[in-house]
Amino acid sequence: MKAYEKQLNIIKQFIHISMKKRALITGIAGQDGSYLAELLLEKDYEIIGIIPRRSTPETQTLRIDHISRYLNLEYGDVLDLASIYRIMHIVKPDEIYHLAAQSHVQVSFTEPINTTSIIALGTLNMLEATSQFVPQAKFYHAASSEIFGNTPDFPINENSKMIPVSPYANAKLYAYHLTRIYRVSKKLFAVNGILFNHESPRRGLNFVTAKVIKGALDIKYNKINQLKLGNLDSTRDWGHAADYVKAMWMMLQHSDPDDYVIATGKEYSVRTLCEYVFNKLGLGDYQKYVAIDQKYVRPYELNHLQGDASKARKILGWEPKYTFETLIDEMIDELETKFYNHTIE
Ligand code: GDR
Repeated sequence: MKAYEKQLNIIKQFIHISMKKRALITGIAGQDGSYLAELLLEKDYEIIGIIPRRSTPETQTLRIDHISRYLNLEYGDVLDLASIYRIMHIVKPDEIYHLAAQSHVQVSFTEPINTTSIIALGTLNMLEATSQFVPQAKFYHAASSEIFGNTPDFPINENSKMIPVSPYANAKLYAYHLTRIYRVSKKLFAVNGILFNHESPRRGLNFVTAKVIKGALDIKYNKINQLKLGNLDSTRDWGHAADYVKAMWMMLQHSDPDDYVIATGKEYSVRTLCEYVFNKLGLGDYQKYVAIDQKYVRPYELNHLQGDASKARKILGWEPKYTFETLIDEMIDELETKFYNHTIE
């Protein structure tokens, strides 16, 4: 190849790369980060993921191992403003998806300061770095249905009262308002995705859907004979993470920045979840196996969650594909294959 042709190819490659949209994702190794990265790769984005150094490499990359060669992973921490400034300055993203958090509600009662720092200050750092280095970038903040707490309003929409009942929820409420404040005062394209519970086969095993399924599988395969849980009467509106990351992306493609509730609109109790999973695995009555352990009962419980996502459906055209049943069935199939090598005939 002649020298000028080589140069031309390099220029073409550069133009191709630079024409790609560039997304920065905090929390990329989490459940949502991994589904979002897959979605953005399909859409031909260039992806930069921020990975905190404190986790071990194994747990960091487990959910993104299969796509890691297509990602640019940078060490950084939302609490280390210097690292965030550095990354923003170098990367200059078009879209920022801020998902990093300590996301376990019960843990937030035992680690309130850590939880609050990561969520509240972490979001402040991300918004500040965005406004200073890339004010044109679109910013997604992962707010949570937890901010509504024990609201009297049902089903819950963007205008429902917000009465948080955990340090986690309170920190998310702070970050929610901060995102709104930066949108108005600094004119950032900053949005809150107020996502209700969303699960998948990649869900951490200490969240209730995955815990019940893994526990029931362990019982089926004679590893344990009892599953210890907390409150069985709380209800949640459970959707699939793959559906919910689409909503994140859609919020940033809309012409105007706004906040959206993302939910299925159906609520089920933890008890119903147990009934469904134990029956599906042919174990019969869940009560033979489930015991209540006070260790898993929260000091202040959010009793009911049922979301009304009409605004997202109408304005973004968002629709979930999964139902409660198809979500739980997929989790059972994949966890059974993963832990017990069981293949469906
Ligand atoms: P949640 O999810 O707190 O709603 O927050 P989780 O699955 O932890 O709890 C759901 C409900 O199940 C009850 N429960 C138990 N929960 C756990 N984890 N372990 C148990 O043994 C158990 N027994 C009963 C809980 O009391 C609760 O009522 C999730 C997280 O992903 C947040 O980060 C996110 O913001 C919200 O969803 C939307």
